[in-house]
Amino acid sequence: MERLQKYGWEDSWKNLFSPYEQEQRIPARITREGKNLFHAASAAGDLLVEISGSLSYLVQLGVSEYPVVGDWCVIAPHGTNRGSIEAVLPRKSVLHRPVTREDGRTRKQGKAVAANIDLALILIDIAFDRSLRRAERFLTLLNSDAIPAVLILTKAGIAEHTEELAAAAKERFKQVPVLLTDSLTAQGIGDVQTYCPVGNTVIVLGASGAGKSSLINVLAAADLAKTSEVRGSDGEGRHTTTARQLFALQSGALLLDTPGIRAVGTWGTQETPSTTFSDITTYARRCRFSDCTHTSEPGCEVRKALKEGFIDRDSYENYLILKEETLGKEELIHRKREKEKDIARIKYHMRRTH
Ligand SMILES: Nc1nc2c(ncn2[C@@H]2O[C@H](COP(=O)(O)OP(=O)(O)OP(=O)(O)O)[C@@H](O)[C@H]2O)c(=O)[nH]1
Ligand SMILES: [Mg+2]
Repeated sequence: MERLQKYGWEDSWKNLFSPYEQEQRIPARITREGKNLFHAASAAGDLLVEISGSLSYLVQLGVSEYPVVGDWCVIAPHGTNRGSIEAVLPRKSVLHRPVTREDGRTRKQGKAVAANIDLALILIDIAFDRSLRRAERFLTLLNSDAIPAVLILTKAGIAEHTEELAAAAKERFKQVPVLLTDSLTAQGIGDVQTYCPVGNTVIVLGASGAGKSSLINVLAAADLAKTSEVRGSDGEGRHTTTARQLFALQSGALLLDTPGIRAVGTWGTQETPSTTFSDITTYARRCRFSDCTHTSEPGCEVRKALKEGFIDRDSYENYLILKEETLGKEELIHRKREKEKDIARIKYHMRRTH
């Protein structure tokens, strides 16, 4: 297979690149981000590339964005295996960083972290983390970026009551495939492979120690990504993977390894935690009050459905937490606007009185 095709190059990219098809410009895909330098895969081999002055200028003007892993870029090569990124080709999809409450700032949208992703595998280490809340948060985030997901319950070989947990996950996330796997015994790995067809870019997400790099290695049948043991005491990972990296597997699939995410926040602008909670939102639409908080109001269909067992209690509680966080961010934006208005009023008053 031609080298670019191994990284997912196809006719649609060729068309997007055609305006740049002049001398000395080549296409390449970003495989790893460093501080200022990026690794990129080109037809000629791996390149170390940096952002050109003209791209920086376009970013400042707000007409382009800085590249991220997975982006197809226009490169001006120079020297041996070096080059500069002149442009980023339009993206098929973008995965954004969650806006967490802890960072204290509100952004309209989180920063882009990966581009041109076809599917996300969300890994939950069920030997240590039997709560499905983390999965719910990941799914909510991916949903806002319209990236399809598969939930993978890892370490099935050393976890207990795995079938029950898988059944509970299927029940809770009806629209998402749920797989039980073990990378050490290869249980369920064939099922994962069916979700990683030739030319597709699949990002692997999950907490540190969930087994992201191990899964990539077993899919690749090679030690591509470094792994290390979790802490025995609490199953916490050691943040072994430190940068996002795209691997082209022999099978033709592209797997993107990521560092473990500590906190999974939500979007800053969404009204409710969206369709991951589709059951809850369906009931919520029928509440007597349109701004029902589903906690104490009369005529609340959500609490009625909860009482009658149509909604899972844990999912309901998680929904309230995510809703509150989202509203918390909106409140911050609102307060900032009010403050700006106050400042404008004071300035106006000062101008009038001096
Ligand atoms: N028994 C068992 N152990 C696993 C499985 N997957 C991963 N492990 C072990 O869990 C530990 C952590 O795995 P990693 O693949 O490094 O985890 P990671 O998600 O890449 O972690 P970070 O890079 O820190 O984000 C290693 O000791 C693996 O051998 C599995 O399916 N079964
Ligand atoms: Mg890792």
